[in-house]
Amino acid sequence: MYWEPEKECISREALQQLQLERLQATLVRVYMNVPFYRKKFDELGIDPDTFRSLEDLRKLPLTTKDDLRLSYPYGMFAVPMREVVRIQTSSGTTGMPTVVGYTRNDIKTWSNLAARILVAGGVTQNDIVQIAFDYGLFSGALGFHYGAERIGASVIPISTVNTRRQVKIMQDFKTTALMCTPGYALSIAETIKEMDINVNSLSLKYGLFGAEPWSEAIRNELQEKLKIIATDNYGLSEVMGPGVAGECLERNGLHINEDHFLVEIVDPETLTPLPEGETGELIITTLTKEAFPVIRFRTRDLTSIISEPCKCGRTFYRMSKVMGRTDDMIKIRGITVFPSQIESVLFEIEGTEPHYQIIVERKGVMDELTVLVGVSESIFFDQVRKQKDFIERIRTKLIAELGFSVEVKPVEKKTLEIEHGKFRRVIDRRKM
Ligand code: DLL
Repeated sequence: MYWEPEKECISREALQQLQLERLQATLVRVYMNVPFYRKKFDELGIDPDTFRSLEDLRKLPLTTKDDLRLSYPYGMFAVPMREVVRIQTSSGTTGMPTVVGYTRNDIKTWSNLAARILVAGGVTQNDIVQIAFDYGLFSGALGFHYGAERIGASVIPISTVNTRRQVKIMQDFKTTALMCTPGYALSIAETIKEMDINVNSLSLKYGLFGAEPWSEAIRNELQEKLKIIATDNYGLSEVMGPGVAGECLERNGLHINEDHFLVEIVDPETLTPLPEGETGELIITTLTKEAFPVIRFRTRDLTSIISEPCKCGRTFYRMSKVMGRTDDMIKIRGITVFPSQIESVLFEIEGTEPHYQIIVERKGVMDELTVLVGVSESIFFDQVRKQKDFIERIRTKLIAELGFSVEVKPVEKKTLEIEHGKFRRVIDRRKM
């Protein structure tokens, strides 16, 4: 039931002592090895050697994704490249992703933490684990892969192939645990039905999902359709990948691996710390990372901390399901899209003013993205053919930029929804 009971059920007092020691070591390491942190600490007069209490954390500077981008690709690494054994990136379609590195020790830690969340989600060495996350620079697949091997489960590293083949392998190889994005799991469930396979004839027991927001309604649907226990798993490449937090079988919040990650919740506007239970932006400080430590990283994810004890016996605090982000980043079909990417395409096309709105909807099991483009009246009322060409041009460019199919609809500028005098960029109609 536990992977490392002595850690997962540690007393709060012992945990805080461990966190403080590890934080002190991390601060010294980043000060010595990462110019970005040294400069910031010097500016704020922070001497890592005099850091005495976890409360002092609040005096440390916040780190943003932009800070990481500015040091692309390796500027934030705290070890020489000869010690880096793996490179992954944060997800994102184009533009500059965040490049993260791992030492041999980091990979060991990562595997161990992934093993913890897998065990918490029901997986044992007797399981046959199908990993249907995308293998590659995305941290999802390899994170789960190493964790599953660490436990001694039998791993099927299938990645994201054609869904029918996915189902066929699941059937023939007698998969007992499935790992993928919840969106992809819905497609798999749909395909099982299309292929006229009786789900009871499959061996599936557990589904460990994550990497994008999903609601309790979708959990229920997946549990029902796939006859599994479905748990939620959270992580991000900048911090490690999957293994940061994961649900136990109680399915009531995600246990944070607090002996490796120090979390805070702040008001995203004022950046002041919020008390337990209140929803705000999650801030994470890594406590053991060697190659890519981050100090007070702004995740942009909105959640709250649950401190009440969990029935499972783990003492780590839980975070509530992440249901949104402070910026307008959209995760669709596992791909990250920023409104700014769409905006830049529109800018490039002559005649378009960057007035647009992105509608995300779930049609059947697929997420669809429609871009409403506000065009000036002259184009709107001009010949139909000209308008069609214009829309098609935008659509082609958007598909090239985003890497998946989108719909484009022209609307009169003034019909775009306005909120507090602003254009509302994203309307996410997926049932959450
Ligand atoms: O998505 C790591 C991961 C892979 C986690 C597989 C769990 C399972 P990135 O590609 O860097 O890393 O994307 C991180 O995805 O900041 C959240 O906005 C979102 N996200 C990740 N897990 C969840 C989740 C991986 N369970 C970004 N619920 C994060 C909601 C999630 N959003």
